Amino acid sequence: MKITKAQVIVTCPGRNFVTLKIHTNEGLYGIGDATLNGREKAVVSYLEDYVAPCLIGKDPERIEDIWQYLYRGCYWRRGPVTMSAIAAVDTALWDIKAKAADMPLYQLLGGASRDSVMVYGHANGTNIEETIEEVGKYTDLGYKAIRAQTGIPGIPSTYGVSKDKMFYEPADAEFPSENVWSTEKYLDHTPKLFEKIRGTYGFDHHLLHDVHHRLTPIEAGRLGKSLEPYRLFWMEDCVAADNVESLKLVRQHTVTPLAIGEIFNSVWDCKDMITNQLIDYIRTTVVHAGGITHLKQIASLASLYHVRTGCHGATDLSPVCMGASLNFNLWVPNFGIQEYMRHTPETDEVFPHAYSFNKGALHPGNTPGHGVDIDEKLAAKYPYKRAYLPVNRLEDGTMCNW
Ligand code: CS2
Ligand code: MG
Repeated sequence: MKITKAQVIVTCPGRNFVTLKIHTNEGLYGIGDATLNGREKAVVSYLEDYVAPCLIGKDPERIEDIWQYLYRGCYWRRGPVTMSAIAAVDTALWDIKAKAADMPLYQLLGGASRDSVMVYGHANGTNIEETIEEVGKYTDLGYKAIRAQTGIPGIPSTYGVSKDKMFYEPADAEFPSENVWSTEKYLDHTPKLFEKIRGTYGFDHHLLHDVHHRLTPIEAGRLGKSLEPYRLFWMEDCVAADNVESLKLVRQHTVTPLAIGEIFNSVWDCKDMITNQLIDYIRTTVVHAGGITHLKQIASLASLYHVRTGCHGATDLSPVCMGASLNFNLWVPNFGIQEYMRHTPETDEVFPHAYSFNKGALHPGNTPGHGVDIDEKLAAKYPYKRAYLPVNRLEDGTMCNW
């Protein structure tokens, strides 16, 4: 088999998605997600200008070799743009291989290790009462795990709280919108949310929370400690993880489990955190961490240190990423949980998929490949629209992490 064409498709059915479609001389094709929220066109150029010409004529069955060729061969390794581009190629090649074998991808990876993949949904509200109500909606839908975020009195807008509850989309402006942040107000308010959720619904569901990189280690330690009575499944991105040593301080103060890694791109970003057992869940996923090939490597390393997977699954990761991730999750021995932010009906229509939701879990389906396709005619009806993620400032105007 030979690769004849590598085509990049950009579509915006409510939000931007970049998809790579690899064609072969045998009529089989595979697709991979290459979406990098707020920087989509950088990956488009990387793929069209540099990667696609090198793929023509290559044997698509040599997945590992092509991965190494793109990683080692470009000299400038790692980083979100490079690794999203490599991921897209890798995902498309696994799709082709599984189609050629007439198997769903999870079979090719080693078969199912579980019946389905537990997912968590996002309950959020502008105040605690609204979030409590939203948590109830998710329990009614059958979710076993729910992430809870709430607006904070005195702060006009914050991460994780959306106008459109089911389809949270933070990249919503042609120019970055500005949020305001107060750690003091956040630290006072957040434990009250979880106290009320547990008081209302008891302890039958897993609860999760995303701090979104905003605290210092000692503040994160304090938050984790104050949330211990409510037994969270995890506290996510409690500090910006550039400096791994920060997590030692957090660990000294709390046994609330920690999840990190949605913005990591390679096993090297994860290594010290995993081998020092500073986290409990690794958040890397297919599109931003080098595809199925590289995610397998990260998960294998994690398995040696009791770290489980918790793949990122926000709406800016396309259904193609979700399909690939679900096949991976059904197989991976040290599975933890999968994030599942639902896509809008427009997005689901552009990306017909075999995966389905039942009783708080997703199954990738049994279609050969990863089970997700793209309707190119429909995709063409939604042209690219520039959209930025917000930026964040302290109340005195100082820039801080969003
Ligand atoms: C996030 C995302 O889902 C999550 O846990 O942190 O919402 C993240 O903000 C977006 O993926 C950014 O593009
Ligand atoms: Mg997150």
